[in-house]
Amino acid sequence: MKRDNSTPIYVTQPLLPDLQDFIPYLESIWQNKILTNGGPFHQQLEQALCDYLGVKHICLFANGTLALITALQALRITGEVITTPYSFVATAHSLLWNGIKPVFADIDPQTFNLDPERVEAAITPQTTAILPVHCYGRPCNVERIQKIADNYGLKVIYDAAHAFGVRHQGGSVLNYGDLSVLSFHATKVFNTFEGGAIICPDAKTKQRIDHLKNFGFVDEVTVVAPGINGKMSEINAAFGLLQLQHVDKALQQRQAIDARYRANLAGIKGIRCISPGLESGANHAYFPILVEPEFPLSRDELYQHLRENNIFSRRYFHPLISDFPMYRGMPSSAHANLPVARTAAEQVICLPLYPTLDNAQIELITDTIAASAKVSATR
Ligand code: T4K
Repeated sequence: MKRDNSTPIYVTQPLLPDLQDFIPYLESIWQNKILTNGGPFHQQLEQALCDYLGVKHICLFANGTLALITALQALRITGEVITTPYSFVATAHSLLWNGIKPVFADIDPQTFNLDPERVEAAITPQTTAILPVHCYGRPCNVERIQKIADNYGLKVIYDAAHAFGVRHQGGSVLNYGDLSVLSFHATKVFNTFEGGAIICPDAKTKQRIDHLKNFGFVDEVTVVAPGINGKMSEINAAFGLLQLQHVDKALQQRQAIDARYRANLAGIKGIRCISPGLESGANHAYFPILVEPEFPLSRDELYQHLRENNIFSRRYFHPLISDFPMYRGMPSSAHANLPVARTAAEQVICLPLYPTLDNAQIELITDTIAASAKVSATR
């Protein structure tokens, strides 16, 4: 039976609760006329997220990029920071916005996260911090990274944009390092339309970050730092409160989709799924596959073939950050320095994954991949 592929399937679709359920929140905002600047929904969401995630302090932001930029400001990071080339550009852009030099180190071929050995090898007298990414929501080697940071007196800021709800050793992975930064963008596991947050371990740091995200204001007449406007609005915070009621179910649905993909793709030669990360409480934020040389089509041919069948996968993360014009002249961007990241960027495709992706759509995607291999083999 020919399957219906007339409806486009995108790499993700945002989790959206029933519109009717959002109306009371809007009515409340209209009634009290507090639209932003740390209003009641903002305060409620901070508390609710601390409880849900199992973290001590959280500072909400308008988006993850502003949160990253502010996290680096909060810890007064300067000089060089070691980071991964295998991420979304915002990771490294946050360094440039602070006048910090990014130094790229290679990734681990199993986890796609920064390889601690390569981090250690990249340290110079100018290094002040490490900025790792929990790529696809799979935890970095947090113990080893902390050890290196302690040995060399470095700060660790995790770009945890993908890591909402991820657990490690029985607690939140967001409790590792000096700060962790989340994104609540529409495409993330938990979204507030746009949004982000910094997780911090103590009240004093939270206070500094709260000042920094509000122009540096402490009170009406006192400004203690050249802060930015990074505040989350009441409408985003209200939406976050509603979303939180649905996120457990969404995580379960994501896990089931992940398992179905793995089962369907298991027999296809040349398609490798990266480890599910179940042992580490992964959140199934993405479903990356590697198109290896044994597969009859190249990665880009498969990507194109999927598009022709109305399936809009994405090549996260190709190109590498280190290949963009503002980074490619840097010594650490050299091809020879990043062989693992380069291979990953050449082979990866993230397949569609979102809670409402149904079984028929999953079959359509995996059948299209399987059929593409067969057609190509008979050419
Ligand atoms: N660090 C890391 C490691 C990150 O991955 C990100 C963001 C950040 C930092 C920065 O956080 P934010 O400042 O964004 O909070 C998307 C997102 O825009 C970006 O947030 C995300 N990472 C990145 C990995 O992916 P694009 O350019 O791929 O998004 P776009 O618009 O092509 O969306 C992908 C698909 O999602 C669309 O084909 C359809 C669907 N979609 C998208 C949006 C925006 C919807 O259905 N509804 C929507 O509203 O970057």
